[in-house]
Amino acid sequence: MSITRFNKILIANRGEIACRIIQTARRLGIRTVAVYSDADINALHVSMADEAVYIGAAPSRESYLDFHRVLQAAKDTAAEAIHPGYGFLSENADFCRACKENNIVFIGPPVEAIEAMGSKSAAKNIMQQANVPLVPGYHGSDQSPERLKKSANAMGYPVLLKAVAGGGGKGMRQVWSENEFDEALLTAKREAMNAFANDDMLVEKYLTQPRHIEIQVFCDQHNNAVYLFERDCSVQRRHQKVIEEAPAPGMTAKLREQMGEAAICSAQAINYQGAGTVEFLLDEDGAFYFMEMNTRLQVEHPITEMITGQDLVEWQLSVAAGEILPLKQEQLSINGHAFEARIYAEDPANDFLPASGKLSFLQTPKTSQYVRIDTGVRQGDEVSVFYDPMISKLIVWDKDRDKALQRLTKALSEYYISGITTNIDFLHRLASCEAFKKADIDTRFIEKNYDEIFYSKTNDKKNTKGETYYLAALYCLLEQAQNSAANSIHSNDPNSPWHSGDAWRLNESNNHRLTLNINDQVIDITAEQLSSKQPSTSSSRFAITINEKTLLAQGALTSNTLNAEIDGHQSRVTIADNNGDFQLFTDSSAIRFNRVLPDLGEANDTGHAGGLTAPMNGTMVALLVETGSVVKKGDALVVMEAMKMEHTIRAPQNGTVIEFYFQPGNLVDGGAELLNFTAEEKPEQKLKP
Ligand code: MV4
Repeated sequence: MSITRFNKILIANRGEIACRIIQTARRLGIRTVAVYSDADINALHVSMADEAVYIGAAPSRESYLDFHRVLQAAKDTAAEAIHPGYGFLSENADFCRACKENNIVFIGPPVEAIEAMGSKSAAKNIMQQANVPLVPGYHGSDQSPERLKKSANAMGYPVLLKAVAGGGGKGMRQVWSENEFDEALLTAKREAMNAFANDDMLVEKYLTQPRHIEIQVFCDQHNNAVYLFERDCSVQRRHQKVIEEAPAPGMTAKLREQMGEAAICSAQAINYQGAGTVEFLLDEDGAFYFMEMNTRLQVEHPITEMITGQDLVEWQLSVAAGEILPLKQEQLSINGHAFEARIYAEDPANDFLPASGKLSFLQTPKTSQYVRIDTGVRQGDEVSVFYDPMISKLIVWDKDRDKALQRLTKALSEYYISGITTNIDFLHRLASCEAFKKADIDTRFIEKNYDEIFYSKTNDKKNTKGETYYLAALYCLLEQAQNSAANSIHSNDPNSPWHSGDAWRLNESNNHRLTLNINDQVIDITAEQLSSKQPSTSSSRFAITINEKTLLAQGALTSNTLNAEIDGHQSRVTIADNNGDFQLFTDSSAIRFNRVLPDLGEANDTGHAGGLTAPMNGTMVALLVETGSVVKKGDALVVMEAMKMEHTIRAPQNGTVIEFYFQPGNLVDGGAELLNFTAEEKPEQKLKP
């Protein structure tokens, strides 16, 4: 049977979901049109699409939410269909209607389904008719305080007041006793009116420790409907999902079938078409209750794809094009377990304040059949303040939950981002905590495990903090060795140890001194190079001393990866170099550090000739004036190389250069005077003492 397909679709979204949709369309040979705002001119989704149309200024309401511009872009590019992704216009009934009026296929449900689910009370009435279990409560049209209070007293406290027009936890208020009811109702109505311009309320029995279990449903235009099992999305913070998993821990086959069938009933009750998600609350006693239905593809759909082996965007494209569902219920099964962690530019230590800035360093875990990364950004991109600060979704799969969880924590420990604050460490700690490992999960998970997630040190399996300082020092020493080796290649005898430029001395211990600023703490470090005759850059051994504690350290540096052994403990760490500001990522933490280079006289405004000594071992690179020159304060005199950087040493005051003590290419001991300089204009020749 020929498969009807679109030739060209427009993606009315941005970021990771736009990239994800384009990937499937490209695989199916469907041409794609991206839309972009001022903030996304260089965005990944624009570069991935076959065509791209500018739709306006960075604020969403002037671009991604302006459906007239989106529709015009589809017309101008002759796109037959529009995929809305999630968020933005994905549940906008007016947009859906406008697509239909313009003969452009909206890849999603009919407008009636979107409208039916737009109101909590209307949705509940529909589900009640369909015998879908509802939380005990009241969702009638009589909104008098007396009627609402009567229903609360009838069901017993605690109850939950919910705004009919609300969603995502907005406009909810718990009421624990009758005497709190009146004030709580006034507050809830005021908030709802402010947020939704509608203060109608429904009252529900408050379930104190429910789980959020959602069922993925799919319906075609020929009355076929299937469910693709469940996702557990209980781990949320302020109604934002943090880590989701599929299947739900502890789900029995019977309960799965009951919830799946209930979800299908929900969908069929509104003549649903396309991808939909029915959200339930699962109580501790195994009873489940309809919460709401989302008429879009969810952010967390990839974990369903991982356990069913299906591409849900391909299903959406097929169903929107009028095809029947690719599989029947009996052909669907669960294989393994998957997690999704949402990587955000936000600061968990600062109440999860959204972060913006440049992804100056971005190294992801290796992707494979076990690890998938859906992202809309690359290294060097800016995370904009105009949109959701999601950087990516890290999705992992394995044969069972324990194995999948190991994949998750390992992948999180290999996810390196610098230049912007992220929630990666928070996610790693959450996934590593005991309750999560035991799947002791409900919607109050973060609240109940707050201390272990935010404060406990038990998550740091090894006390590697002290070791981290030695790793930072080792990195600097190896990097210097690499750079000196690179410099000596330019000398006339690259193999001569005299040209190694890393302060090697014949028959002398090879001492280095460096000062690091680690997490805003200045640390003085000395190191003795212990390598054989000639230092090599592939690996080197040092005795590194920090705060009078000396540890043997050796390692090899390749690009941003340091394979190190500190005091017998081997580890692999990644270092992000952000123009001399470094971030060192271990498997459980990260530190920031930079070199503190002593003043080489560049800043020497005291006029004291003392700034003309070498602060550490290095190499003379160039003499910039003749012997006997009369110079002015600040004139450049010599250039010296120390720790990978060249430094211009300047005249501390007006005077005369009498004699240089080193020639270009000479190695210079730390502390050696570089030249004889006097403040006089015509000095008698002063012999060096
Ligand atoms: C509830 C509930 C307990 N009892 N309804 C949160 C947002 C919206 N999806 C509905 N929510 C809840 N409704 C009754 N009768 C607890 C929540 C709830 C919650 C639900 C799922 C996932 C996370 C949550 C976090 C806080 C509260």
